[in-house]
Amino acid sequence: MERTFAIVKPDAVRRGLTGDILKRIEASGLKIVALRKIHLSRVDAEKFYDVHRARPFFSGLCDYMTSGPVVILVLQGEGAISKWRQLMGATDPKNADTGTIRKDFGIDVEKNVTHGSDAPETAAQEIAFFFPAREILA
Ligand code: DAT
Ligand code: MG
Repeated sequence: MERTFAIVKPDAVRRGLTGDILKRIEASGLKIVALRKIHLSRVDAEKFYDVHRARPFFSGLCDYMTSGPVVILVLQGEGAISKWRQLMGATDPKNADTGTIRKDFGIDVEKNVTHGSDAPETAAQEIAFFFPAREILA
């Protein structure tokens, strides 16, 4: 059993897509083992995306991620990390496969609806950044 970290990003929460996205997660067989709605602080957004600090889109990305509430989740299941990335689709919605969340709901490469961890190490880090162990209910 593997765990991954997911975010329903501000544009998706604002557009009322949270339910649709949670439905796709559960329909895929992934189990939601933690969930909370939060408004990211600038400091948290910058820490969360620290790996992208040198990129030209970093500041805009942090503006966007702090522009409204998000829903954060821990998903659990066999191959959860790649399974969730497959459900999301490619980073840029215009490159995402048909039937993926980013293809169906994404606006552009920044407003791409959801986040998903990319590897076991980042998943563990991202989960620990937002959720104490007692809030993860498998
Ligand atoms: P992913 O979210 O698919 O893991 P990433 O880690 O490369 O993609 O980038 C993190 C986020 O940064 C991504 O979800 C949206 C934003 N981003 C990436 N590339 C971008 C670009 N060229 N212009 C604007 N925002 C970008
Ligand atoms: Mg990434």
